[in-house]
Amino acid sequence: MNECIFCRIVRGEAPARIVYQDEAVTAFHDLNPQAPVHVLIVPNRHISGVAQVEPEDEPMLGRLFTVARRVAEEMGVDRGYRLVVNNGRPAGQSVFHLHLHLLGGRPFQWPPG
Ligand code: DGP
Repeated sequence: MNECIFCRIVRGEAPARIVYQDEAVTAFHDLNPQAPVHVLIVPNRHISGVAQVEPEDEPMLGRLFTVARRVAEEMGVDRGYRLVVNNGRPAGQSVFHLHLHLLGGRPFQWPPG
């Protein structure tokens, strides 16, 4: 998936403000932040979305959450933050490389829009 923007960010071929990277996942600031803290946590390997995850992806899926916890603590929003995964265009997914949105630093409403 050479043309995928998140694959290019993971490989260091496109600019991004990376806050964490290991062998499985990469976390970087969203280009269009919806909260004072808005970080995207993505698998390094291309997976289009939740609809494409397989049982063998479970370790990586767990890593997305442990990295979310770590980034939330490092950014000082661990008192309360929201994790969002948009899956499919009707749900608001616009980049078809699985990603966890970590949003923090402001109050959030429920239900979401
Ligand atoms: P979603 O709509 O759930 O697919 O979220 C995609 C997010 O990705 C959206 O909040 C904007 C962000 N985004 C899109 N292109 C780029 C990019 O090139 N760099 C960064 N850092 N974020 C991007």
